[in-house]
Amino acid sequence: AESAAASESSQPADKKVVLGFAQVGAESGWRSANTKSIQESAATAGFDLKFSDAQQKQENQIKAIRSYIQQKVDVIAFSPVVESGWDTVLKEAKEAGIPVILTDRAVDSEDTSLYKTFIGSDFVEEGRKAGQWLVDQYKDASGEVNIVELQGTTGSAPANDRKSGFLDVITSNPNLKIIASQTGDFTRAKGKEVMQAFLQANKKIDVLYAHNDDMALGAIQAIEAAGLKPGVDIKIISVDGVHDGIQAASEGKINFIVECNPLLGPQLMTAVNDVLAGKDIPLRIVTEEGTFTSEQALAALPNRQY
Ligand code: GYE
Repeated sequence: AESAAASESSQPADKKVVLGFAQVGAESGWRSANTKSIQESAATAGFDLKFSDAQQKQENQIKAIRSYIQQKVDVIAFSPVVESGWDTVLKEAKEAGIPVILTDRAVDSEDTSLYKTFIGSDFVEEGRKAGQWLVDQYKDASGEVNIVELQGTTGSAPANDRKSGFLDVITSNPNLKIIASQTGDFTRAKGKEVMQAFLQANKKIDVLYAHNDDMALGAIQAIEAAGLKPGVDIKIISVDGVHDGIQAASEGKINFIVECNPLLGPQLMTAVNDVLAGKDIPLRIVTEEGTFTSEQALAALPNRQY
């Protein structure tokens, strides 16, 4: 017998559910943990998983989705690299009668009948948490606090939302100033490169806000190479809470991390079964997450799974 998960669906007992998943890429520690979670939970659910890696390019993701439509998979799931430009391909899936589930990142399509649900974090809230830490940290500061920002992939939901949530909160203190902001594409290499340029162009940088741990880790290399102490000379805030980020926080090199949970696989497989069983599921499923100071990172490190 197949697993209980597969037999709950409307599929004939001897046919495995075929799930086509179009992943963003392999740009960060978060992404690797997310991919592993999806692959492992698909295996546990007894699904036949077709998996593709778009190397952070929307055109590759669209190609992958079209090939899943052609192969007549049972369900398509994907994590949209950017927010806009999905209506056409989503309509093609709808016309083919194949349900679509969004995971991790949102689309800006106005027609919400183009997908069944969106499972993932509240990125605006993550940006707000990052901003709130900074506001609290500098509540007594009288002079200007110069902030540089390393943005995620241009046009992606986490880059847009982490920026706007952060801005919302820090504007309450006019001393907090973003003096430079550029994309580091969520990678370590780009984070290092852009931080190098920030350091060359600006005399006084007090704070780095990186939209993910990997860019912060790349930036730390640039800061150290410039003879400065990360976490001391430049305060660092990032998002994710992957193992290497938590490690850097436990050493005091990152001061504050907002958690973003990559382990979306189990929720996705449950949603796939529910959709195939004809159940109504909520259009938005939000994942729960916390934050880490250096002390909390030190305590969490031994048990960090990803
Ligand atoms: O924060 C970053 C990854 O979409 C939430 O993508 C995800 C982001 C994550 O590359 O590390």
